[in-house]
Amino acid sequence: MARPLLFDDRECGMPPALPQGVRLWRARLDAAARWRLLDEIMAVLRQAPLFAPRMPGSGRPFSVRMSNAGPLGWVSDAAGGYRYQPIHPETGRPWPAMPQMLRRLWAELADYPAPPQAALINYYAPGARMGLHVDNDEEALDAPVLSISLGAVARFRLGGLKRRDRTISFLLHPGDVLLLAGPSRLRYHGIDRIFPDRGEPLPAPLEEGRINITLRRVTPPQPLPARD
Ligand code: MD3
Ligand code: FE
Repeated sequence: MARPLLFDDRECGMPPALPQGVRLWRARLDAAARWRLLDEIMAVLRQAPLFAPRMPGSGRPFSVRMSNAGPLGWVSDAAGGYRYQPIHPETGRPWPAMPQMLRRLWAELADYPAPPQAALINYYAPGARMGLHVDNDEEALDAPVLSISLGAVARFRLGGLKRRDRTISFLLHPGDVLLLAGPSRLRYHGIDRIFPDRGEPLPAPLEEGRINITLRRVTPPQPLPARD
């Protein structure tokens, strides 16, 4: 298995170590594993097409388009705000099943006693970005988030628990896997930009751009029913 790197040699501004709770496995997925996963993701997107989530209130669309796999999916629109729901906001159908590769990666790396419920698929076309934000729409905030990068290279920004805290940035390459756990789960973070000419192309019809998949536990694990 790839050794988690504590240093980044490809981007300046990186402190000697990642904060507590953050782990990065560079190229955790080799080329064959990336193709297999992309194949599964393209199959998910045929059943559950990318949609443009909208900001609560203003209704302004995100530049990142999204879809989901698994029992729950993250969605957002002007009226309903950020939430998880079991159906696609446009087709009304249940989200496709979570690819087994993703369940396995979570089991190997997440150190959490229950499987992920949502695989949020983010697609960044050239020019798309994601502003600094915190992921806190999940009830199970003790669970980590596991992120997998595919396609184009991106510059990821990681801050602190307050928006104004100092940030660090580093590049995410295809096949990199990032775990956000424990005290780092509620850090601000975002994607400054992608580099469409670096990394590798996505399957047709996407070709250009970047895909990130985040695996999330939304609700606390079901306790075993007491016997007696
Ligand atoms: C750090 N996605 O979907 S994934 C998101 O690359 C999101 O698409 C980015 O932020 C992307 O919400 C970054 C890495 C990530 C995910 C969750 C985190 C980093 C995180 C939660 C806490 C701290
Ligand atoms: Fe996030």
